[in-house]
Amino acid sequence: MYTQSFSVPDGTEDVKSVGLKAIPKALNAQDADLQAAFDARIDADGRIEPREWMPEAYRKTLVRQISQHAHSEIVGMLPEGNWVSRAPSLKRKTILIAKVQDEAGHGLYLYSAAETLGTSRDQMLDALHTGKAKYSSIFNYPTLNWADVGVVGWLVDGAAIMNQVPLCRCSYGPYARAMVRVCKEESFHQRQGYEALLVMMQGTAEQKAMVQDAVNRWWWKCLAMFGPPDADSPNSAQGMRWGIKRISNDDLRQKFVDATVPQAKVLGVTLPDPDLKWNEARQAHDYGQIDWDEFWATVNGNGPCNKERLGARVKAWNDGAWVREAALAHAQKQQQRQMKEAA
Ligand code: BYC
Repeated sequence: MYTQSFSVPDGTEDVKSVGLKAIPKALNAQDADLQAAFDARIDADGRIEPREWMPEAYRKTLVRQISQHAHSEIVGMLPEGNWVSRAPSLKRKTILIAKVQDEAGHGLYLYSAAETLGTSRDQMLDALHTGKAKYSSIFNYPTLNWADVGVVGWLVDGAAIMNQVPLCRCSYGPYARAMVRVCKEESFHQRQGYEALLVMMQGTAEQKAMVQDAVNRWWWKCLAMFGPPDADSPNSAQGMRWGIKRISNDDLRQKFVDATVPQAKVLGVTLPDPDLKWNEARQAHDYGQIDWDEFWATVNGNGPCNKERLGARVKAWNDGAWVREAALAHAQKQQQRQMKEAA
């Protein structure tokens, strides 16, 4: 039995008890049967589908993670979208437009997956716009030049794939299925970034220096993307027990470092970490200390671009109000016409 599943407050607790651990509620016989069936399905590595019974805390955890993921996709369009008008060639511009459009699509699949859990898109977007919801720390850093666009593809999308491939096996069906397509597209994103950098690294000394400088600025931020160390990750144990997360934050980070070191070698760049070295005993790379204070400052709204990113999303939402109203009015008109014709 997943007794921990009741340790997450379900939002109905007394206001005075906020911040305290919720006291497990006694289960009636019917709930206990449902819980047992849910636990058995999770233990057998089965999938949970939208209309099936699930513990409220499982539902809440999924809405939190999937909506944060969706927000990351649409906020993630901003740093790269900024470069569409300044891409160095028609080919690069076309690729970048396709990539940014893909991210919008990922946001839509993910909002749709989260909606199957009973939270509306408007509620999720309101949480983003009012600063209550999180989105990935990585999108609060600026893309200063074209090399940054390549490095975002190579490292940021590379880290995203590492984190997201295991989510294709998530226990919640709609999330897992959405992730299959997302990962296929992310894989193209990573390759286009790496290829753009390979071209720059065959260019002038100035171009090579631009790539190295971008790698220096993004490397540590990408390692922090995987989330706090396992020992400081409050959601990991329960997320893994429920089959939402399959691999821990630290294990994914390690896999990313190990996969990226040979890619950096082929590219001809140095990863900015004097402590980075192969550890024969662990059969993995050791690496240096991540600046967790900086990570938390960024997650809590004080990164270099947090205000700009949120401001851009709120403006897009407000500027788009007339489109939503017009689409709704059109749909209502059509419905009225159909009803008239049917009468
Ligand atoms: N940024 O207990 P933990 C992408 C929060 S890629 C901000 O370990 P969990 C893209 C965490 O939410 C990026 N916040 O949490 C790529 C939690 O706070 P709350 C998006 C972070 O959920 C290229 C607290 O720290 N990917 O989309 O077990 C182009 C404690 O953490 C971050 C996903 O969202 C962070 N980096 O694990 C375009 C993948 N890390 O919620 C787009 C799905 C942690 O308790 N998500 N926090 O207030 C996940 O896999 C997991 O949610 C995480 C965190 C690994 C991110």
